[in-house]
Amino acid sequence: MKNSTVIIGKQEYFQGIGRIPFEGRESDHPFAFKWYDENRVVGDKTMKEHFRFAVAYWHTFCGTGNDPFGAATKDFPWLTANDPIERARDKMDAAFEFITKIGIPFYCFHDFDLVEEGENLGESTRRLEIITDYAREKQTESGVKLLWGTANLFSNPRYMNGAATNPDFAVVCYAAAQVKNALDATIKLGGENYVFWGGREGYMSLLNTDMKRELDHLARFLHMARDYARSQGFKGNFFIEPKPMEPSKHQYDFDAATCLNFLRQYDLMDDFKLNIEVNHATLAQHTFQHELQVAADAGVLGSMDANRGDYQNGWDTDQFPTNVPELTEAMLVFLEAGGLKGGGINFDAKTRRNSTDLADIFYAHIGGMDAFARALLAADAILKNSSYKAWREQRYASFDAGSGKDFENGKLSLTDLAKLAAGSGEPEKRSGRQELFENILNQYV
Ligand code: XLS
Ligand code: NI
Ligand code: NI
Repeated sequence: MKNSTVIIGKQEYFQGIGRIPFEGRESDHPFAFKWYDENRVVGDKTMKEHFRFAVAYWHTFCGTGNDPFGAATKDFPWLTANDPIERARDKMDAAFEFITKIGIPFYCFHDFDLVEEGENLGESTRRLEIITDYAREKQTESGVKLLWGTANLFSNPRYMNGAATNPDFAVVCYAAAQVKNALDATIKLGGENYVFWGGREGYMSLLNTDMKRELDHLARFLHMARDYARSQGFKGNFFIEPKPMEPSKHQYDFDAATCLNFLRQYDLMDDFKLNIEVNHATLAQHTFQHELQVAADAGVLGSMDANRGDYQNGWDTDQFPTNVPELTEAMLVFLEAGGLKGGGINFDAKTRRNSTDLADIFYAHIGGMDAFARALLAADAILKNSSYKAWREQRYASFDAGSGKDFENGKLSLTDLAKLAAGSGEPEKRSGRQELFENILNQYV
């Protein structure tokens, strides 16, 4: 991206805030990075290249703070025009102003984040064509790119029983029309990836659900979407975004392992990878790093949605990431996996309902980017300078040679192992040294 180019539309929304500079940890300037220095090289890449940060259009420019207990709290000045197209253009002006001021190279959207859904399919399609023309201009002007697009198949009441897994074929067709348009929009804007998050692809009660049939339909739908996109020249990745629940009681893309089983069963591993979200991992009773590791070990660590939950309650609070020790554990997996396959780090996070200043949007992203930068530096130092890997490898040393090696290579039988056990007696106790590993992590954060 043209780093110094700040893009302002017909009106400046974030007045008094310019391009956010890197000033280092001694700075007390609230509109400056303390750790994220996009040009700093860590290993073989700059920080900017490692992370490929993205801004989430839905939370940052559309989410006005309403919750089940109260109305919107945020008065976004870009949402005031009467005409939906004008509102969408204003919102896009605000978005590109923010994205270029913060210096983030990518953005992500759902179809109806860009422009509100019309009264019928034809009108929605027309609106999307108009706003994606405008997005293309904005992208060219700024150098900002589209990390991924997706379709919102969960907000409209028609999807209350699911989209691709809806028991009514008419709804499945409607979802297909929407995905086709969202794929067209993504391709038109040079999107590098396309995401499927199955918010209502699941059930509220198994009593009224034919699970096998719904999963077959989901797989059929994904094959069709893949085939269509490829026929239109799309070369990027498709990502499934695991989440166990919310809004459905049970979502079919429960966690990384469940998604892998689905992708393998339905022959989708060549085109689909995973987009792992922190707060979805914790909702599934996993850690973020666990989900990353499962994806990485299967070669499908595609992208990340960055946020965090709340330690005292159990829903998708989508707060901005701040916990450096936890992120350092995640960055260890990230670095050892060799980074992400095609994706980036999308801030699928929202400022709190009572964070009502436009400046809060800057504080939130600065904080999230600094937290990741600090964690990356710590993880890189742990891998390069500490005995972390050596200690871990040492735990498995008995498999490096001799009978252990033969076992790994499939040369021994169960009887062979039993004979070895009989010959050597009770094994010595070997400590797992968990506290030592935790100390190494703390030494470097
Ligand atoms: C919701 C999901 C959603 C996806 C995109 O929990 O995180 O925002 O990332 O549909
Ligand atoms: Ni989420
Ligand atoms: Ni997400």
